[in-house]
Amino acid sequence: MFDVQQIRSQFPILNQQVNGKPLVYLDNAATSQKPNSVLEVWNRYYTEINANVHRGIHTLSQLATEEMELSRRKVQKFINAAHDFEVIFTKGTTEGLNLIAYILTQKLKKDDEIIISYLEHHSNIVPWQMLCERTGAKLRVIPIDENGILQLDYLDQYLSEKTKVVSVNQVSNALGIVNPIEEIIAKTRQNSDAYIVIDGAQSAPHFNIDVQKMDCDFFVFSGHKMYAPMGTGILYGKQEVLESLPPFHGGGEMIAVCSFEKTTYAGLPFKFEAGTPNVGGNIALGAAIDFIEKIGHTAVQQHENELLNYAQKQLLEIESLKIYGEKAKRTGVVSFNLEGTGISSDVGMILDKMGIAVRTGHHCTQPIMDFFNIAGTVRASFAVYNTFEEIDLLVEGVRKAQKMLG
Ligand code: 7TS
Repeated sequence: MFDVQQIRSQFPILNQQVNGKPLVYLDNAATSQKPNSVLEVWNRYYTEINANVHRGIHTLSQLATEEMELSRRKVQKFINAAHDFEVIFTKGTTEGLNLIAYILTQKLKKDDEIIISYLEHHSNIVPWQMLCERTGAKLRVIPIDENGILQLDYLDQYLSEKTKVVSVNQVSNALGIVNPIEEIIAKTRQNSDAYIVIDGAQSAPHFNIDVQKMDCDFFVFSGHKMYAPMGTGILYGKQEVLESLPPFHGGGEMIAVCSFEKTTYAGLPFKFEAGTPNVGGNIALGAAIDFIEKIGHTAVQQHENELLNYAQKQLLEIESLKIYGEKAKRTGVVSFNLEGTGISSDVGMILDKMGIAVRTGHHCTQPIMDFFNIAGTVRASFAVYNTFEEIDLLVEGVRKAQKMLG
């Protein structure tokens, strides 16, 4: 039985007033809140274990190592990777994407092509532009239609022997659109030898992820959007792909032998994990996965989709409210504007006065805003602890904002 109040009671931060009103936290696509189980694991690490990993013979160091490696195996299971050493700890999606773009440098040459989509977060645009600058490769962008849906016939046109990378998100952070990555991956495999990169920042918190079934080369996501601490993230890479590519950072833990004449690199996953990792955070990420799995992916998704449908239906009753991507398949996000009432941040500020936290602006997706010819949107994004009553408060707040700004 899905019991949202029981779930909410596990999140101490939700039980507070903001600006004199009970907090309604609807900015989950930016970051989610953390349950007691995650906070306790984090706290226990620093109060009872804190030691560096993979280096010490002493008991605490061994304990820290064991717990972090246990967490790596939880992530492996969570995304159904074939091996635990295909799971690399990072500090988030941004680092994962930059790492991939960096280590692919030698694989690209002038006039090769990288395909991304119009729906990408800046962190899945800029690292590829930087790779293009280093190599002379060119960026091609799959366009969207007026509903925000990717125009895949352009992918058919773009794919060729020149295509070296295809990198797209599974769910758009600005609009919540679920992209047909199965089709994108199948087309890419049929028509090129490109590396396939999936940005799972907005899908990992909501969906059942199976990287083997997906058949991507890389899958990246952030821990902090799925109930784990900030500064945690995962880069999954296929074994043969990771083994064939050079390291990113050089430093401690990533070497086999280091001398001034020649240094050889450690095997996976350590080749890509130079320096002291976020041990406490990585262990707490394991606790966040336990939290999600205890509720179950199906229940999480069903609840979030019900919230989305409820919010969309009510918001559309507001005159001159436009939802971007309204007709597309979406999850967990509703992105909208009140036409004729100034900028999105005005609405956001009025909602904040009512204790309602939403994000406004371009959401690090300026090309999408340019496409719709707007400066930004008001974005409400949902997590497993949100309630229908909170959506009612959001809708009431938006109506109030419309009156005040109209
Ligand atoms: N990719 C997508 C699809 C994202 O939504 C985000 C963050 C990132 C990459 C970058 O993740 P980070 O953890 O490295 O920052 N998205 C958002 C957002 O929508 N509002 O704040 C951050």
